[in-house]
Amino acid sequence: MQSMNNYSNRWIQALVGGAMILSACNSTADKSANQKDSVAMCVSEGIPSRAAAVKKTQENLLQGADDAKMVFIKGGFFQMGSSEFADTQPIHEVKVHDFWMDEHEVTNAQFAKFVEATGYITVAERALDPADFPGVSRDLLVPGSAVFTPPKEPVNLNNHLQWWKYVPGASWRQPKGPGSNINGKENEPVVQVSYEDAEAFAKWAGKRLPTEAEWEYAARAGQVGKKYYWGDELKPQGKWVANTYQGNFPVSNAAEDGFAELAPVKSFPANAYGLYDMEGNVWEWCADFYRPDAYEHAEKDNPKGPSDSYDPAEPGLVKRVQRGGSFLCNEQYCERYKAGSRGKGEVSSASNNLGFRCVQDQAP
Ligand SMILES: [Ca+2]
Ligand SMILES: [Ca+2]
Repeated sequence: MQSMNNYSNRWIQALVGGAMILSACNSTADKSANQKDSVAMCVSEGIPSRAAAVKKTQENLLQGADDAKMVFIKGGFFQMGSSEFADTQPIHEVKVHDFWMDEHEVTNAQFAKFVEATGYITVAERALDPADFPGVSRDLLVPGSAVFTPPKEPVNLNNHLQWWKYVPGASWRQPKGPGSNINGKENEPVVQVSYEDAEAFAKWAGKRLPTEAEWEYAARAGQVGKKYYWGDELKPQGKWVANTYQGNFPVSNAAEDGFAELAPVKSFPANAYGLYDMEGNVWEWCADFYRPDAYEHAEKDNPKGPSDSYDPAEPGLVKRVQRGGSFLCNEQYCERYKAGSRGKGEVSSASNNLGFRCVQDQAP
């Protein structure tokens, strides 16, 4: 098992010119390189009738310390993967067991409740240990995180450091750094959370992070072979159905879908399973270690992913899978909101387009 305390790839590295990859938005230009490697909680007034309680179990329920509404996902078989990306092949049959899933991404209000109850301090808010950053000047070792900072002029899309900046003081409380805040944004997804932060929240809520097989099964919601999770058309009936990026990335965000950055959860239609924002809005952490060759060796029955991580682009770093893309994804730059696509992120890194949702094995 690789160390979870690997801070070597945080954005601080970028400050000193080190190359790094934070999230999984791979540009078209990067493709060739990639191909080389690869309830019943009684929420009603009083006790519900037996029939009502059973019905509720079939639909969705409030569960866990975070009071998130969860949807029951009946297990089954599905074709996991995509022929569009090197790390999503081979497409293979997978069986997923029954589970429950948050109907939406974890919100600022939910995360605030967790922090209030536990006093938890996120990775982005913690002091940086010089031992984790050999060769980096101590005055640069200040808590912070990555913030999308669009350049003024069009740029070559092969270097993401042109639009990602390490911003001292950026955290879930002030996602874009000092001066920003989450006031009035209670229903927006929490961002600037690392894998460790997401896992701590899940544990507190009595839940866990989804496996990527569970995530993809839930996102496909019974559809087979579709280009996007919602279907084959980018804009069904002329409407944007997820919070992605329109315009000339990264310099001019047309926000045709109504949102230049984060959208409150449930701003777009749910999928057939009643899940919102499975594609777009924020990337979502999954439990699996990332490896580009994971599907070549995948188990078929409720797979939990490989036993270690390996990313040829940054060997030695511990990465976990992220799914669904974000408000920064479009066909021009990051296509990884398409059905079956995979993302990846170093476990101590966070950004203002990265969040999560939780799952649970059984109704309590
Ligand atoms: Ca948008
Ligand atoms: Ca999402």
